Amino acid sequence: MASSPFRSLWISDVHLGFRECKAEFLLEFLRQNDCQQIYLVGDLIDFWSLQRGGRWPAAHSEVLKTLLAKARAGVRVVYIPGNHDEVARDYLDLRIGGVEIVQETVHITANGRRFLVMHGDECDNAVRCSGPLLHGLGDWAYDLLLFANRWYNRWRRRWNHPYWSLASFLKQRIGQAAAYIARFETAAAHEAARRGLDGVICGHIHHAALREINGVLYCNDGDWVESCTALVERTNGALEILRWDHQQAIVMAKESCSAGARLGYWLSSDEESRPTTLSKRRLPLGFE
Ligand SMILES: [Mn+2]
Repeated sequence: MASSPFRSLWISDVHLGFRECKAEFLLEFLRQNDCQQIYLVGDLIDFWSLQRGGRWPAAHSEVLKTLLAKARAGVRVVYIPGNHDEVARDYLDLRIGGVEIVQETVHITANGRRFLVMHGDECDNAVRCSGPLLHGLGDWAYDLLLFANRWYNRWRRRWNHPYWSLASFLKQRIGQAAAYIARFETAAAHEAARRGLDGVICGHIHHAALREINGVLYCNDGDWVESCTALVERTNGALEILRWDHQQAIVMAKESCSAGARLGYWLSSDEESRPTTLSKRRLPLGFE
């Protein structure tokens, strides 16, 4: 473990119990990436889906077992329940199986920066006024998107192509979503600024991001339903977003190594890694 390049790791929106959860990819990711601490930033288990029947294949249990095994092996595991697993909020400030359960926390990086870590549904009030996007339309459109994503990737697998998120790709083309995403990101960043912190780390909207907003660093670790992304802290305190692309992690976005320095972003395609800026990308539709 001492050789691991990662100090901390954040994953959220795994949605165990939901048919679209990419538990196998997450298992690969967890087995191949050691760290000193893991933050589970909400929606680990999708109780909403389980109430509707849900789905619980062996891999979903395996994810929980793997996390508990890591806690037993000395990794600090912090669980911050989200809105889909808010029943776990009844157990706040307890330690179960070596896992700390908290509503939110402040993470201090190796280079001394302080980040608010929360699921993100706390910001819903600031975003709700964006209209009916997430009411009615959101539910069935998202289900349809994930359905198409599943069949498309089944076809890709048959032809030996790696997993590729059609859902994320299509969401980037739905312009309506930009206002929703931007409002959420601004609200989350504002909360960090209000508390005098250097940044915020959250999940909830299933859209990984790492960028400066109004003087604080906004980090979203994405999800394991469509994009298979995680936020990691290297041992020098630098933060990066990794996308798990079957057997390997691809750096999706990273900040420059010097603390408090201006941020540089790198986005990678399957073939190459090239510098660009996030502002050139259309923002995808965000769902909770
Ligand atoms: Mn959520």
